[in-house]
Amino acid sequence: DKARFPVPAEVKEELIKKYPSKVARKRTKQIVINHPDPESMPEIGANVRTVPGIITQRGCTYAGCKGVVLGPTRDILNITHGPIGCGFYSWLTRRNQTRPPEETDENFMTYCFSTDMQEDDIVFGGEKKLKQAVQEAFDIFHPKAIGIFSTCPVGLIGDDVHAVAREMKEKLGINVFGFSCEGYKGVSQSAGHHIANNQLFKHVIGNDDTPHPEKFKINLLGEYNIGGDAFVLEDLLERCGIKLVATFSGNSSYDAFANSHTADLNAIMCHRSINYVAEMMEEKYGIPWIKVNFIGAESSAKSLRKIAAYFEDAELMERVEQVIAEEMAKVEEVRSEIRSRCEGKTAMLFVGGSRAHHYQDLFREIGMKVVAAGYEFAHRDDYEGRRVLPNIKVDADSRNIEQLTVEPDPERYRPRKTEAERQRLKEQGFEFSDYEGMMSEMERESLVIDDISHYESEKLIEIYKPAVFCAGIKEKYAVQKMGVPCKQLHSYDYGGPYAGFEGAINFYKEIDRLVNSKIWGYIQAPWQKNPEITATYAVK
Ligand code: CFN
Ligand code: HCA
Repeated sequence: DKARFPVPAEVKEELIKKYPSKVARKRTKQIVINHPDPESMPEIGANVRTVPGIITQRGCTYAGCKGVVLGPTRDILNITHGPIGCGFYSWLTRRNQTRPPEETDENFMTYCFSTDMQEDDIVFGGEKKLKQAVQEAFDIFHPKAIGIFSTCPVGLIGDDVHAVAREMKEKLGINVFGFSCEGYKGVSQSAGHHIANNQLFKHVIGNDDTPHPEKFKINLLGEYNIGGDAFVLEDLLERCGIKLVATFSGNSSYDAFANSHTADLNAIMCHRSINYVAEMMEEKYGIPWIKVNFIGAESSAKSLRKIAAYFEDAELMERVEQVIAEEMAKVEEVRSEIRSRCEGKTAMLFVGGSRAHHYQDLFREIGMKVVAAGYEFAHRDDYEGRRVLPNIKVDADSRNIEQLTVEPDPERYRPRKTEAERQRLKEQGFEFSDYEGMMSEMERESLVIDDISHYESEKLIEIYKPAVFCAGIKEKYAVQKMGVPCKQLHSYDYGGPYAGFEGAINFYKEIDRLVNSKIWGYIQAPWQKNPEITATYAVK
């Protein structure tokens, strides 16, 4: 069977051969055959505009700002300024969960607030209606903060959401801020992350200086509590004796954001969506950032050790080792059995801007092989694991989004480590600000495809017949109709949590159930298997 395993160069050829030559030229840069070592790693085209007419998996800037970054915060009242559909679509479909500490604490996530723009507002302007909406929300809910999110028509007609925000902030005496996150900006939801990060930094982070007495204080950046992932991590960190000041933005609150600059370290899960906050906090307050990955048991252990290593405290390291040992024993029990059933099977992952990379660890742990993977909207950094400066010629994100200039805050800048301490840690192999990407961890000759099209996915599935294809809701049923199970790595298909050790166990079980089910063999209906039956009816 090995001899018949597809040749990557031929597969690539097959994927682009039906495209018009101009489109093929574009797509060929975004489809690469992997070489994991930095010297021979190919450059990949990423964060570029999707060719119109191609069916992409991508979402919009509004989704990245309102849905992704701000969506999981329970007590900022988020108003969508625009058509009702934009508000409805971004209303909890992402399965970000929240758990207010007290029953009386505010939680607006169960509501969907929108100005429900109509034709009249498009013709005569929607600012009046927006002011009314902010006033009404204030009168009913008395929130601490209100966020206003722009959809496509807002930019087209020129409503000034920031002027409305300023006016209402003054009038109501609460924090009101707007986001110019019109859906059409940039090339994907990635632009929305950047806009969200900028505004959080300008309007919220640093508003509350209350210090915490704990010894080891961190923020978790880029963890959104999908399917309860953040709950697992909160528990893990607590057992290790690490104080979590704020999570951006799973199970989060306005006050935690406002106070997050009091932490000692920023640990980043999803670098793609929140790196801007990390960079700006380092610049202004002197907080360093490191990358962590709590997807996969091995990665979780590694990440806990990395956080402990930063603090250089023997007691903390010992506690972390104890927690890892307890958890690994539970993981091992399940993993070895499942591995025996999944070993050698193949997987493909085409998801977002970080999960297509992070989830590969889970598959590796049960012996499965990733033959192809790619992001929807990540940048070259996230693939190649090296800092790549934005290319303003092709990079629509950087043309549309303001780069904030951030200066050290003389009153509050506190370098968390001296230069000598940083140097010593580095010499021990500790990595600050590393860009660790997908390609160095994938096998040689595996396929890496950016912004994969629906057509290319179908071709890949036909050629490889993978045991599982990981994607989102738009792909799921098209894939399953081809007889291949599709695991959603966005919403987890009602499952999860998948983070941490507990999450790894859940994921192994889920994949075992999917790839070893006989049902996929029954996907052809009887009349497809026996076309003569149709023929008999046809002549009658
Ligand atoms: S939760 Fe995150 S982990 S934030 Fe980002 S890049 Fe999306 S919503 Mo869908 S699941 Fe996905 Fe990532 Fe970061 Fe989620 S892989 S596409 S914008 N994403
Ligand atoms: C988004 C959100 C999304 C969509 C998921 C999917 C999510 O991009 O607007 O396509 O299944 O995770 O909810 O990425």
